Amino acid sequence: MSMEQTMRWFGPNDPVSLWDIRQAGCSGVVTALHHIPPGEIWTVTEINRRKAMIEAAGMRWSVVESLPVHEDIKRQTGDFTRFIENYKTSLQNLAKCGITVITYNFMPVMDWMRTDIAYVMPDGSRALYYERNAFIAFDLYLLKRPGAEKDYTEKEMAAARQRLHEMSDAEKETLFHNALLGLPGSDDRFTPEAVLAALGKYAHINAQQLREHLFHFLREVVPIAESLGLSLAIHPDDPPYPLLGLPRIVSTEADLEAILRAAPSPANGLCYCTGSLGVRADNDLPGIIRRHGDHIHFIHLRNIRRDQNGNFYEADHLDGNVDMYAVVTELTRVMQRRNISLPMRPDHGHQMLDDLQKTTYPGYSAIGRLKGLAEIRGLEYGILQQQR
Ligand code: DNO
Repeated sequence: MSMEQTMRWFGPNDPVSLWDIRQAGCSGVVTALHHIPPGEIWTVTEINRRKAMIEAAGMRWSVVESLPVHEDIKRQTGDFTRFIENYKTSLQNLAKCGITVITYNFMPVMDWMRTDIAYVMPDGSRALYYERNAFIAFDLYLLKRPGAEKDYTEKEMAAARQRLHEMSDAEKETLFHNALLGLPGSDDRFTPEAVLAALGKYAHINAQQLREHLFHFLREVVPIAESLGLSLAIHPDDPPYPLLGLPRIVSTEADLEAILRAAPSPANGLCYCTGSLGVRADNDLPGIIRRHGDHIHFIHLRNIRRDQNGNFYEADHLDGNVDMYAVVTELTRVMQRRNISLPMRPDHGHQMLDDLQKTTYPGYSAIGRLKGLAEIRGLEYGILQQQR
């Protein structure tokens, strides 16, 4: 039993085409209806339209990533009850179209954070990078978030000041832009005021409250998902710790356990992302698979290399701190035990070769992902041969 090989596709405007994905060796596609605003219903017509495009290229729509959770649900404000009802309707519609794995996240305001999206590797390819000093400089001196000083030590602030001092105006501008790429709709340039307003809406929500809001959401949607035969897969926080004063509650194994306990059901599951969880040295990645493998519905395989100072970059898929051999070995055991093939996508990849001349979604150029997928495919093949 091997993993189902998939890639993420951002829809018809993605410079990487469905045929590119097919030629990379994928049988499945991971996508979302990005044109439908968060909170609104995904209709059967719209789902089927997207599904037909994928099938016309000889693949299947394996996983939804993401069916977004509206910010009102995360805060339990405004129209959140209607948005939860809409979410259930979208789940019903997906089930009608035969799409059964649904990924989502519960990160307030922003989905991911990097300070550099073109970090030059020794071979000239480009990677995504999180540099802590640059991030702190962004928070304190570019965004100027009120109260941010409380989150850092004097030493950290001094290092961030020094880092800022060394930057040109163009570099500051790029840092500001990069730091906001994880915001939804972030093709637009955000003003500091708009970002501060979005953050301010969480000023009174701590981790415990956010957790309660997630558990409420789960108790509402999991029973429906279960009755429809769907699998929900929550994506971990990226990076897995609080940022910009926002609570984060999907960062550790204990967090994952609390989520699974909150609404026990086969439908309440995980998107196992090695790149997100792997940024914390205290996350035991193979152990999480051994202990919670029954709840893994979707797999993101990506590597990171972290250092002592809280920085990390996205390393080659078989390089870095994630022991990919151990991870894939455990995953093959889970699939054998459960007698299923789990969908997997190579998460991100370096921008390299011809892609250096192209503009693609950060982390989602074709060739780097193809390379990552090919390496993982070979790794899995070797492991399966050994087990014969
Ligand atoms: C980043 C992705 C995330 C992920 C969402 C899932 O590259 O892994 O944006 O899609 O967090 O909801």
